[in-house]
Amino acid sequence: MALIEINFDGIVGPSHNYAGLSLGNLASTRNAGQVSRPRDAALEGLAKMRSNLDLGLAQGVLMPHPRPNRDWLAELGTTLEDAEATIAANAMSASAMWAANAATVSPAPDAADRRCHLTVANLRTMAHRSHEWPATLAQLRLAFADAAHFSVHPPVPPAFGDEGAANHMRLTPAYGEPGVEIFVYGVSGGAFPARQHLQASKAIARRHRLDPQRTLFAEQSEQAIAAGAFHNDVVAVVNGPVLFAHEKAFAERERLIADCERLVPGFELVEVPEAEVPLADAIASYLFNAQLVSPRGGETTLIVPSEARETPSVRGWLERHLAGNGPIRRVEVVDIRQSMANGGGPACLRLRVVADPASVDPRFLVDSARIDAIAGIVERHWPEAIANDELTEPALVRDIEAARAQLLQELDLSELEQG
Ligand code: SUG
Repeated sequence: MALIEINFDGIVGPSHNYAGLSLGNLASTRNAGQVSRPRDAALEGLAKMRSNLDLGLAQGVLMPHPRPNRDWLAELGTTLEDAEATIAANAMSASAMWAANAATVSPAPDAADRRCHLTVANLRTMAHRSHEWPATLAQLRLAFADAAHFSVHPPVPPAFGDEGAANHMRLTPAYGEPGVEIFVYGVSGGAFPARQHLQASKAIARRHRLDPQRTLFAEQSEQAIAAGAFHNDVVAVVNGPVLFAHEKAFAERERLIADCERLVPGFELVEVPEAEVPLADAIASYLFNAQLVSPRGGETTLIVPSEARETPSVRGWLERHLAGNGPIRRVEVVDIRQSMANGGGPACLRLRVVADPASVDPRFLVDSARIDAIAGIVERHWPEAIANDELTEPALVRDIEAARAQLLQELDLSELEQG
């Protein structure tokens, strides 16, 4: 069985908007109240998937969730028509697009039962994200229904915050070999919440039947959270045996590096010093919220958002690294400005799953023809623009619900209609 990495990108939903719901996510706060462009946003996401396919990578998709989330509003004893504006905005959020927060994934070679384990994230810290998990769970149970290869777990209890793969890294000499899994948690973030709790990470490691000797728990630095790194994947990313991170990402940097050197054959650290790229520039440009990938037979490639090229310190660092003999051999630039304006970079939009594609429900895998078909639906049905004060207009809400139904029908996934 050939295990490869498949990136499952969240398709940007038709209700994509800027309601400023995420405290600690500087882009979300800065762009609160702006007019969003859902059609452009979804097409940008699809263009990123196309460029991944062009690199020879395997690509999957996750569906937008039903919005407004009428079940959640009912749990709150209200309806879209009657809800306060903030509650209504929470029910309309398209935040499920950021698939890195959908689940934590432990590939089969790491688990005692040699199955790939996925735990859906409870996302309990932010109200608009806390109601994503039921629809995510429904999709993962379909996509990874093959019980010989996968085990899909419901979220950990909401006493402990869990934000999924955005706070999880896996180092390995090769995808199909046992890896070292690193769970990054926050304790304090100054004025901002620490979204990933240590007890949630520990529970996931136990459920996934990981080897305690090859499982690390690392605290995110308070300074990084306070500077706007609301998830670890804003300041660090791994691929194979390479850890690419900002100097200020972790509370106990030396200990983490020593553990990686001890446990990961061929471990390579690419660390960016504060003196060359200040934390503020790293966060504004999303240098680390990149996809670090190994295309088959190709060179290790960093897929960055255009904002990275436009930030002088980051551009300078990338040019120096490419000119030297570092592990990153190539940089690809993608334009996903609509997602970036809500704090979602290339890495946020995808969930990495190491698996044999033949074991995945094919409706969740795409080639370029299927991406064209999805783009056709988006072009015909996604709203062009949403002004924040029109978010709950009945005609717009009808269009948003109809647009998602069209997509599900196109992909033969209408069974997800209700969630
Ligand atoms: O949870 N933004 C998301 C961005 C998630 C990025 N994901 C990763 N780093 N993996 C968040 O803060 C914006 C909400 C709004 O304002 O509408 C938002 O939810």
